[in-house]
Amino acid sequence: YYLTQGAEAKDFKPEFKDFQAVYNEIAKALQENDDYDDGSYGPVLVRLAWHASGTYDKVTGTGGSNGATMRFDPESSHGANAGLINARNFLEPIKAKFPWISYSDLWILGGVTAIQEMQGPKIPYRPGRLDRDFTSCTPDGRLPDAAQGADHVRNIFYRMGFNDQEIVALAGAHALGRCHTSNSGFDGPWTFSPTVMTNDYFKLLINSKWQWRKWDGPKQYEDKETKSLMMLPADIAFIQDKTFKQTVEKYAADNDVFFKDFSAVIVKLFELGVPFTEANPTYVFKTLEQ
Ligand code: HIF
Repeated sequence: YYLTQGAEAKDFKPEFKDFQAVYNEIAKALQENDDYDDGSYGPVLVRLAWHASGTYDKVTGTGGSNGATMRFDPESSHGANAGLINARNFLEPIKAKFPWISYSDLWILGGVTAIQEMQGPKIPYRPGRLDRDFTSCTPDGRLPDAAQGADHVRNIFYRMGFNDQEIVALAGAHALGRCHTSNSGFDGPWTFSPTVMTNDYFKLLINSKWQWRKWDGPKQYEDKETKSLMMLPADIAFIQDKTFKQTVEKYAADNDVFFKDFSAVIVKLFELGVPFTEANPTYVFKTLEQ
């Protein structure tokens, strides 16, 4: 299938070492470009990989990371995708250096690299995604609305095929990054270390007191003690809902359990709707440090 990725790809069959080389190049670019946001493009790369994948609809089999259709209008200008141009542009020089990799595989590899380099768990990776054109863009409204609660969050993630435990495990990714008024209207980070993968999101949900922030922006929560952290209404749903909350408590108590479940569920997210064949190998990449 690599033959469809352009003339450069002809007869080139990438192996583990080739994908590790792309990983290393992304990891180096993350280190070099440390003037972005909280000091890393890592969080916005994770958000790109998730928004590429999270359009999946299990009933119609449409959407998902196989296609990288967010390169095109109308998907690129969907409100939920505001700001992801930064992540897409960050990966362009990598694509230029390794023209044989599809954008779809590259965006997911970006997410995998970011998580591992931000001290997260190993995220097994399978290549094999094919780029598609604008006719495969998904309709607006498939990604979650941060202003809503548990029912909405369930509807969105059940559509992708996740259960309650998996939804909460995924949610731990909000340990990373922040909200930007210029993108979503919301403002602030969820944790004190937004460029390091931890179970702090769950600990803070449980242990901090959350109150409505008094400001002109959209309704969001702030922590009572420092007023420097934030939660979206959709985040607070994870402690308002009894079933969700039990899993939040489990992950707040044990980072190892969280990392194990998070790795499994993010692989599932990243592979939604991707037609792998038996010939597709699974790769586990070394971090730059290793
Ligand atoms: Fe996010 N998310 N997400 N998210 N998200 C934002 C930012 C990030 C939701 C809303 C938002 C997941 C689920 C949900 C990341 C990763 C994941 C922002 C802020 C909003 C509003 C965007 C901006 O202003 O720049 C909602 C409602 C979700 C359902 C509960 C996933 C589980 C947590 C699936 C997930 O992996 C990351 C990383 C960011 C930070 C991006 C950045 O630029 O720092």
